[in-house]
Amino acid sequence: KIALITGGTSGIGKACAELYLKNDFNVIITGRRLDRLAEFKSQFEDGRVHVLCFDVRNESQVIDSLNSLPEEWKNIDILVNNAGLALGLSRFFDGNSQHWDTMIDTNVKGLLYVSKVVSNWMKNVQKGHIVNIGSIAGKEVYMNGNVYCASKHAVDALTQAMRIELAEFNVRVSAVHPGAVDTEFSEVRFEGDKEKADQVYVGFENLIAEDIADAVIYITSRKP
Ligand code: NDP
Ligand code: 8X3
Repeated sequence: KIALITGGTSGIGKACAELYLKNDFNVIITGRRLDRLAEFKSQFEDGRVHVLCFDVRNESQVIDSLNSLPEEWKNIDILVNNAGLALGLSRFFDGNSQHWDTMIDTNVKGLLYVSKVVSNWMKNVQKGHIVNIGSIAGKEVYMNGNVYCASKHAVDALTQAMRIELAEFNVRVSAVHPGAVDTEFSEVRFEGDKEKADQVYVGFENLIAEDIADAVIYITSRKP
């Protein structure tokens, strides 16, 4: 069986890739950082890991890169739409419109570009399971979260839309909506300010990436 995980170079995506490999899947991971993709691949025996380097925001890169997969790797059983990010934390009227574009292009449009290609492959063989990584931010809105929350609310809506529209093709669609997970997420959000990022996880017990991977694997290992 084959699982494709977007954003497999760190955090939740990497933990999902490792757990699928432990569960005897072959795994495709994607991301923009080629060094990390190569390093991940080198840790596993030949033939079990395939890596693809592309930016989910670029539709033609997404299409070309996915289509470049060897035929046997296109038979994807599970797609985990995980690549995503937050940028900034401020009231919307003080917000940075480039941050808004990046979040919407990555979290919403990127998820759509990848899903369009892969769901057509799944439809053709009448099997598959897509898991979208949403967020508690896609269920509730918090102060200063505005556009990130909106992008994750969009992921929630798209999950429901994809589920309705793919059901007749025997393709299942689920989502996991985590609370705060200690990954590189906050470092990315605060553009490398590690001190600020560390503060996010003070005063409560945060989740770790492996917790989310557990939930994803649980969902995709249920009976049809
Ligand atoms: P990380 O920053 O650790 O990982 C994010 C991953 O997404 C990286 O592998 C990164 O790869 C990839 N990515 C980001 N932008 C792009 C892009 N434009 N094209 C391709 N890949 C991209 O964060 P998390 O593991 O925490 O985040 C994973 C998902 O989980 C996100 O969707 C996030 O919104 C969601 N989430 C996170 C929570 C948290 O508290 N951490 C809670 C709830 C949801 P690269 O940089 O190599 O491209
Ligand atoms: C990430 C979790 O609460 O920091 O989606 O937005 S939160």
